[in-house]
Amino acid sequence: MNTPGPEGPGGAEPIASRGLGILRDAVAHLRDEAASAGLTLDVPGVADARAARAALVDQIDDYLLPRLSSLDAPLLAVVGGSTGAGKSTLVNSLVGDVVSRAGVLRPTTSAPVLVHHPGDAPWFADQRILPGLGRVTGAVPAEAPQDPSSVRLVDSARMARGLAILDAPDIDSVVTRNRDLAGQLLAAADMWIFVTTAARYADAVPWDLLRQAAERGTSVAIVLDRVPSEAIGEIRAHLGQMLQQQGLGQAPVFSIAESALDPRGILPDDQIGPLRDWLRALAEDAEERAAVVRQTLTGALDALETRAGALATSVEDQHNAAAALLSEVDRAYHDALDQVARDVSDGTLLRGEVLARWQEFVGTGELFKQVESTVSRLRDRLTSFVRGRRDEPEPLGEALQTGASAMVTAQAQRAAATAARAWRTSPGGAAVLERHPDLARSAPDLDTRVERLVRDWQAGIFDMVRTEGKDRRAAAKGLAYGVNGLGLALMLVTFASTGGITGAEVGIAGGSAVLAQKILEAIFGDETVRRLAAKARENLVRGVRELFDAEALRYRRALEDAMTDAGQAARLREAASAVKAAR
Ligand SMILES: Nc1nc2c(ncn2[C@@H]2O[C@H](COP(=O)(O)OP(=O)(O)OP(=O)(O)O)[C@@H](O)[C@H]2O)c(=O)[nH]1
Ligand SMILES: [Mg+2]
Repeated sequence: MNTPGPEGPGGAEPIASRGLGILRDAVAHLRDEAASAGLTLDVPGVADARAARAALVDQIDDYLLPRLSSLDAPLLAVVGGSTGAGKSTLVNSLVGDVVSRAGVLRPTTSAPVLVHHPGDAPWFADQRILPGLGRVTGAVPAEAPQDPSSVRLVDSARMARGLAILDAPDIDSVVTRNRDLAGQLLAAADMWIFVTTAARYADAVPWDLLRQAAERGTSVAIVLDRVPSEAIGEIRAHLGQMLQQQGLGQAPVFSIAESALDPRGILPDDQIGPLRDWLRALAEDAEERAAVVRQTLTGALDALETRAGALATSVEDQHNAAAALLSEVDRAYHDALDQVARDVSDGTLLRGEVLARWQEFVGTGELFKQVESTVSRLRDRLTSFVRGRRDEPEPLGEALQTGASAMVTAQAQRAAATAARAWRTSPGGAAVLERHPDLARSAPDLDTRVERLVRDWQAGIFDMVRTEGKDRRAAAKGLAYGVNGLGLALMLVTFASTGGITGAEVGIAGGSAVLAQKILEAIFGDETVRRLAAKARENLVRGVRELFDAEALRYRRALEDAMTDAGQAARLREAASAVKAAR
């Protein structure tokens, strides 16, 4: 990865650079962890977190890794500032030639122009720095549109070897692309040449950036441009105070008086001279240049821990938000299942159609009376009752099927609506719902699946009765023919098997269930009836639970890309600690 430039080291790797290699690897690892930090949920503040992630990854790619790979690469000074401050004019004046277009329309520069000594060309021609941007060469065409995805490389013998300047787009125009690119370019700099004007040196945006530079310890030089000659002393003093207050008291300041430009748009030599000479001296002083590089590098490395920590916190926010969304879903389906468990046992289902079909099924009131008088004398009649019904279509079974299915479906719908309602108001949930509008309802095939579930459950009940009947041949003569009737009776008992069946609430339904129970007890005994009813209820609730789990899984799937693994935040912090340790 070590790019041997014209001044690059050759031969065997010295011990010091081996240590640097470890640091570089640690930074590269942090970069990969940061790049994979999951920030997919639209929780509050996620836009900032994504921008911070991009800025961190970019700075590592654009600046830290290349700088750690080749400490002796030329120093890159990036010219930044507000639109119209005179950045391009300044760069042209430093070079003594028009290398970047200056203009009256704001903003003018939208693509970076990097000017270097011809001998330094190999350092910039490849993707060593700013690997995300392409490369174009040659002077900027007068009219052709600029390409913000490329760096224009211009070589000039007027540049000192070892120091390159980059003219950046403005930091504060309405063009987002310009602002973002300017931020990325400044983050790739060994040094900022920050241009402001007498009219605008107290603007907020530049100071936000300057404060950040101060915090990170970035090397900064300030150019106070277009100052009316008579006010130079006063403005310079005020700016000096502001720099002091923001922790940039050490930054050199170059004042340039408002002056007429030459026909090419270049500043008079007496105005640009001091800055040009300072840069040239810096370029020629290897030690001083290394000090500037080290200062910015150290600051950028120092900042990694805080930045990685902030990103880790954002990742945790995501994780927590996703977990909260899932727990809303789990709660909704859990509540719905609870309700199903109550509804299948408290008589709720023994109303209307089911009740009418039951009465019809049992036939005459006579039978009820007899059942109530003595159970033992009834056995024959019961047998004939169930036998007589065995081949006929089963409206009671259908009514039970319909009633139970409708109840389960309604609870599933309610859970889906509840989950969706919760997501609409929970952090990150609304956007996921927008992408998956189907989550506001149950799955489209839910009805079919519920019907199948209840049918299978009914079949299971008939099986239970059949098995039980085989074991009690003596007590239930002719039972082979009565499976259907006894199965239906068992369903009825199941649906009314909690305490309240005799209460006013369930009324006739409860009474009917008592009759069903008596019939069953006459044949199987009360212990067995209780056991069968409990098992039937369990089977139904288990089936519904599986069905609801499948419903809830749809929400889980929708969150899959947001479910960053729990260790991600910790890995980010560890990667940052490893960088610290490697230093
Ligand atoms: N008279 C005079 N005009 C200047 C000076 N500096 C810049 N200008 C003019 O001001 C306008 C803006 O200058 P630019 O150099 O394009 O400004 P910039 O900072 O590169 O602007 P953006 O690329 O939009 O960010 C141009 O018309 C320049 O000719 C100066 O010192 N004196
Ligand atoms: Mg410009």
